[in-house]
Amino acid sequence: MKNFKRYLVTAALPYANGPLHIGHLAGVYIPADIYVRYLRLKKQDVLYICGSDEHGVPITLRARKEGTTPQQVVDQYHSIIEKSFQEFGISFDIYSRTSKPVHHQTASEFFKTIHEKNGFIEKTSEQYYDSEANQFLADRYIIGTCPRCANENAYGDQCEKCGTSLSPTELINPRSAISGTAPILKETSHWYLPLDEWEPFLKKWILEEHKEWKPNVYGQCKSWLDAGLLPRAVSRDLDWGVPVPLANAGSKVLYVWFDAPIGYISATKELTPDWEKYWKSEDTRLIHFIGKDNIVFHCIVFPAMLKAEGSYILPDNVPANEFLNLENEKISTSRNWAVWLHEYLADFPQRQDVLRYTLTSIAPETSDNDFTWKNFQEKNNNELVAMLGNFINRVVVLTNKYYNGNTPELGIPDAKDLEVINTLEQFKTNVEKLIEEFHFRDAQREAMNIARLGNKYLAETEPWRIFKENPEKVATILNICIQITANLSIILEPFLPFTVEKIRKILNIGTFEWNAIGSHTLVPTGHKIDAAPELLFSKIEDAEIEKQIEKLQLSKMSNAPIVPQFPPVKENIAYTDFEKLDIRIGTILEAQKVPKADKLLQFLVDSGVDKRTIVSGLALHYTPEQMVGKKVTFIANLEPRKIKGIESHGMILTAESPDGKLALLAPESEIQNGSLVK
Ligand code: B3M
Ligand code: ZN
Repeated sequence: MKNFKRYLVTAALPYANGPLHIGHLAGVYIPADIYVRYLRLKKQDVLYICGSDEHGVPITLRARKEGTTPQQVVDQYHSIIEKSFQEFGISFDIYSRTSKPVHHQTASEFFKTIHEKNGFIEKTSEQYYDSEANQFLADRYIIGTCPRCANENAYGDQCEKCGTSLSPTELINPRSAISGTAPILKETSHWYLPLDEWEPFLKKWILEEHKEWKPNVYGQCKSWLDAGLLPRAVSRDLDWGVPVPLANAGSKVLYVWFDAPIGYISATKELTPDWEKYWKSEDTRLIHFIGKDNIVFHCIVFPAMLKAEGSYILPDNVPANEFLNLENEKISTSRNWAVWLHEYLADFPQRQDVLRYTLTSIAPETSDNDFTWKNFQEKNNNELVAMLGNFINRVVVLTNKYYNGNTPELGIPDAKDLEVINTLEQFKTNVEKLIEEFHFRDAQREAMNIARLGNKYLAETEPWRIFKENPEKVATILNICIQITANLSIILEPFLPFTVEKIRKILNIGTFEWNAIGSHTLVPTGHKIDAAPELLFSKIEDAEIEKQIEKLQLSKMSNAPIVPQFPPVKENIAYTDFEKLDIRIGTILEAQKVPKADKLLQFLVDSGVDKRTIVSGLALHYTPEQMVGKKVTFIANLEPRKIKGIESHGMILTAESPDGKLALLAPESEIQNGSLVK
């Protein structure tokens, strides 16, 4: 590999439309954090960049659903997300957001540069349009049946069930996410990035020059490239996003996947005036950490954008992960099948590292993997408590007991002691290699092997048994154990940052750099350690795990039937308002369809006091024959209204459920026509 002078590490910008769950951490942010913390320990020049992705249809859709504005949605979630990252020790150098002016400006300039170089094609095409909402239906605004797997709720850009990327016109029976109606096709013009023109370059750059990329990433790129690339629209007819910076652009905005990756650049700009050194020098190693659904955008589209713009470097690697499942099922935000970070922390306060540790140990590096609460408990109890915590605790207790907390002298180590001392260096080399190859699971396992080694050494030498007859030997053993603990405080830092801080406190030491790993003279003889340290980890009981499993069962139950969305209760009215209504019981004497109106039926109703005509929108639910003879409840004093030329004297009452079911309101027992409803 080339010798790089500095690193620029980015982690996918999460959409600011919901809180974070364990899948986010395991797939993207923890791996990137391990990598960056390692580089910092190696004294490398590195920036770790992230921020909220605040544009795009998922955000406008949520705002519409919640009856609020997109800005309010992103403000709310940006701070929730940022807080979770901080709480879990994700050590970004900056966590920015794409609604900031610096981003709008950077993205606009990026677009303008490509435009000035004639790097876009402008094309008019027919796109789906909701004529009730007066809006083009970009991306997730259009829903329909997936042509691949028949999922009835596939989006215009992707089917979440089978993972296929789609274009809106591929959907079967398309419908609008806004009004639910069938869309019409309408002409609109957009700017396209001609990916086909970049295809030869991309083929050479990825398929020939980056054969070292992870097989899942390389494979996905290869299949895209083999299938042949097409021009991609980079603008949308939406009112939320970065406006297309051209005079003739009307109300169009940049497509979210055009502006979002530029967010990495804007955030760097915001962080340091030196940003160009990171983005425009071939000496920088740019690495994007992402999830597998983002591969095409980071490996194909964004690099083509960067090339088209012309002044930026390209990523050297894109170590994308697969997905994390939860208890054998796909994590789903809408079904609340997730472990949310803020909820985890409420239930397991101060236990960030237990989750970090478990998630790294099951990171979906090569294939989808599964988080189970049982496994989480086992990792904590059998590895963190029984191995790491137990080792360090024994070292501290024994040092305090025999030496009053002063680090004893190494003395003269025998062959066994020397063997232990000499293997320490090997861990550094191994972990280093694994981290540099993005094998974080194995790297963590190897780092923990130092604790395993320490435990084994203690178990074999049994200092508590030989203290009386051979105190010098015990001094040697404990000195070595203290050095092992100091080594752990370095090598575990990328994985368990909260724990190593505690270990440093226990040993009363500062920080070392990565290259100190392997040394057996980190803690000098006579150095005083903490007399009564807190335990590093504690057991997680079955009851705590059962509580979590029950919580998941609950979300499963509440998801079984779709929970209907009822409109909120209307404003209060005075009783006198209600009294104005004249509601009565009547019987349908005659019924017929209203010509040229699909939904309407015309009735003759015996109201007890008269026989009157009422027109009602019941034709989709009842045939005229079904209606004759039925008792109904109706409003008798509604102002007469002409409907399709027929004068209607009242209104028949029905109850309607959110999914469109309809029922007539009839008296519960026989009662005369004309009876009043109060
Ligand atoms: N917000 C998509 C996602 O969360 C997206 C990543 C942008 S990275 C530039 O899957
Ligand atoms: Zn599908």
